Amino acid sequence: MTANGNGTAPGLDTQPGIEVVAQQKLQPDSKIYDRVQKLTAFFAKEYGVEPEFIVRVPGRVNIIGEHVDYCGYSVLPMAVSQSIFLAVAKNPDSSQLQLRNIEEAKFQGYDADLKTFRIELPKSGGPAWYNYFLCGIKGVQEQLASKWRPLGMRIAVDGNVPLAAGLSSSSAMVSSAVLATAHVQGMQLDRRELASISAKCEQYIGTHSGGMDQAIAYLGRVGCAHHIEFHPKLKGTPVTLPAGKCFVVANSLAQKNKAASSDYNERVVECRLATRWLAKVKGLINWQDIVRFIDLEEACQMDNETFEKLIRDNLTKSVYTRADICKELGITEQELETKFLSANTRHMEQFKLQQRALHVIQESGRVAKFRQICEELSSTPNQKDASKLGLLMRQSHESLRELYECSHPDVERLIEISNKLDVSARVTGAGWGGCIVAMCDSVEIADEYIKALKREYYANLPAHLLERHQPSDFNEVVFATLPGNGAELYIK
Ligand code: NG1
Repeated sequence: MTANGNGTAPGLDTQPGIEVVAQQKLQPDSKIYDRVQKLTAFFAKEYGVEPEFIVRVPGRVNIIGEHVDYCGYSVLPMAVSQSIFLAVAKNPDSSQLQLRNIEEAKFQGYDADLKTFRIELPKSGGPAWYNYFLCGIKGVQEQLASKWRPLGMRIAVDGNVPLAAGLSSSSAMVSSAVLATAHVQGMQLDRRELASISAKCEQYIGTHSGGMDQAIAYLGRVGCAHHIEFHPKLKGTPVTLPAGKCFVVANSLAQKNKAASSDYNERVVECRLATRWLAKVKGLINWQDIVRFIDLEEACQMDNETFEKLIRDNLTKSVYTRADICKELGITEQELETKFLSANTRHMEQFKLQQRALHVIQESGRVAKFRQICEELSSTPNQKDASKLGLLMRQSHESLRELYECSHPDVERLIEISNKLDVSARVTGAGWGGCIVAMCDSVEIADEYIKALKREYYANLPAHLLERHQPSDFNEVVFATLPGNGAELYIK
């Protein structure tokens, strides 16, 4: 079944209530045709046969709504054209997984038996690339439970989502593994279900993330960003970005591998502790079961302003110690460790509950405003309201830098240059390095902005960044981007 010709975007098959990943035929005039041909040739060289199908899963850029998804709040990302491609065939009569990457020197091939495979994470440093793939397989295995069959797969991978740059390369890989495995297992390819499986199983890599990346990887649609809600259940609403606005992504080139550090999980811990603390203050009977700000907000029927006041009135210290937390929550240090901390957060001694909570609540308000302004602008365009979007992006960045402390000196240099040029920009993704996203008032202004960034940032890269990126035209690290489609599946 294909969805073309019936008004839906390519690759979006709609059945009542569900949207499935449609099986499409790749057309020779498609933009991705050459890349697929190259991957198919690599597959044939490695395995001596042709692939049975091709999977494409995009990275994403988040326009606004940072570090709120794991608290249950909505986000506003769009899928980008940088994607992971997989060429896939079943491994006849075998339970063997064979994984080969087109960049063989950088990503070594990997084989495993799907009857016995395990995800093994190193004690320090980032996980090997194939572990992200194994997470996806494990996710489908758990979903299917007794219906799971260890059907071997031959896979060739080609990815061009920049690594550790906040554009969601890890989730594109996990989600592509979920889609390929689900298809081989004969599952119905329901986009929302696959996104949920992908979000759940990426936790096996050790990051306690929310579901933004996997959701947009499946729900993205050409031409619009998406307002993605997680509560009470996953829902994506297309949002038309204001006409004429052009979004630019610029990679600071400072890399941040979340799975190799504890910063991200530390923020998750602080949010959970703040939630529990405030749920107790509110005298909720089930305060010990509440882990996300959104559940607290719902239980107390608070609006944003009331929530903010609750935080300011009750989380008054700038830093809390373990002793403070244990006293308030009536738990021992051991319980703090077993109930809230994990392998890479067990060292935490200090907790900035007020700052983290304020960021999350205010950022969730900015997402709602951003969507509302976009909707109003699509019926009655006006420049004054459009500039409010830029202000929201700037406020988001300031909050991420000051309250969430997840910016980086190299990211700040990009932001300073943007401010000087009067372009609204913010760090996108988890932060601590990676990319910024900027909103320009026209394509022409975006061209000028990109030229200015090349002159002022990329032509003067400090030694520590030049080691990673030799001088070039830098077109791959600073570019204008348009919203693209989510996951796609191509058959012969
Ligand atoms: P990055 O690091 O940009 O892929 C991470 C999380 C998101 C979200 C953002 C911050 C993963 C897979 N993704 O994105 O869920 O929390 O940080 O908004 O951990």
